[in-house]
Amino acid sequence: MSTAVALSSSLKHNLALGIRFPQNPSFYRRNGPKVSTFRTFTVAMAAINTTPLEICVKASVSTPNKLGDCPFCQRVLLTMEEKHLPYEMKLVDLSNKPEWFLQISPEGKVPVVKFDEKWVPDSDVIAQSLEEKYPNPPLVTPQEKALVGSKIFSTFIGFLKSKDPSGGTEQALLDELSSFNDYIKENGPFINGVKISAADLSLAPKLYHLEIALGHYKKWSIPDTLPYTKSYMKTIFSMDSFMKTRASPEDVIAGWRPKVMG
Ligand SMILES: N[C@@H](CCC(=O)N[C@@H](CS)C(=O)NCC(=O)O)C(=O)O
Repeated sequence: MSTAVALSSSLKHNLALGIRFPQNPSFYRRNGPKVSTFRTFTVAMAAINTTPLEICVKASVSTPNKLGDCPFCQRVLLTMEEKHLPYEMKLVDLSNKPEWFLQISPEGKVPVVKFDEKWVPDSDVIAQSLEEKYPNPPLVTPQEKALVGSKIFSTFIGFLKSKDPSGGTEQALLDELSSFNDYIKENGPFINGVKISAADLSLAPKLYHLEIALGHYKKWSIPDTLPYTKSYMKTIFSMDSFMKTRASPEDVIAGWRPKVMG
């Protein structure tokens, strides 16, 4: 079993400071006006009170001891990153599931997260629990916006698997991407407006898989007629939390191969 400990970058920064309330006045000058005193203290306290959350994730198929290509795992990791929660990843080889993992996750699926000594599966349930247990910063997407973009993933898979170019699967995907483009144009830059929220953290890893898998297997890319969809992806893909939790393109391509071939 491989284990890797990951800490959010802001937390690492505070840990590097020894999780102390900094004494040096220049620290506060560097970090802006009065409010940063409070913020620093809050993060430092979080580091003291929060033992890392344990999460089982898919291991890379190409590189030992690296995170693999599961968009549901990335969604949960992104949520932890955006909430500045420390976590400890247990990398699971899904092609050869160890007994300890099957004890934890009888369905054999990742992600699973340990809350209060109980292992909880399913990224929907996990994201909800993280919101309830760690409400700050809030990442709630209002109910009326929660389903924006939610059909993109299934239509992407339909197109990826399709062997019939006139079967309508490409158009179905374009329709979904196009309504998403219109929505972001009107309401963006994120699904809930100016701030990133849970719906973005669920959708972005799926768009990442879409871009890589369709680029590789279909030589297809999102058309320039959908600039808002494209810039939405660019913005999220370049966030530190995203870059830290994404799979390698090589793993994404390998992960979709059985679906394309099957
Ligand atoms: N609905 C679940 C889906 C999780 C899921 O399908 N995970 C895949 C990896 S991306 C898995 O564990 N598959 C089991 C396997 O490949 O054996 C969630 O949102 O967490």
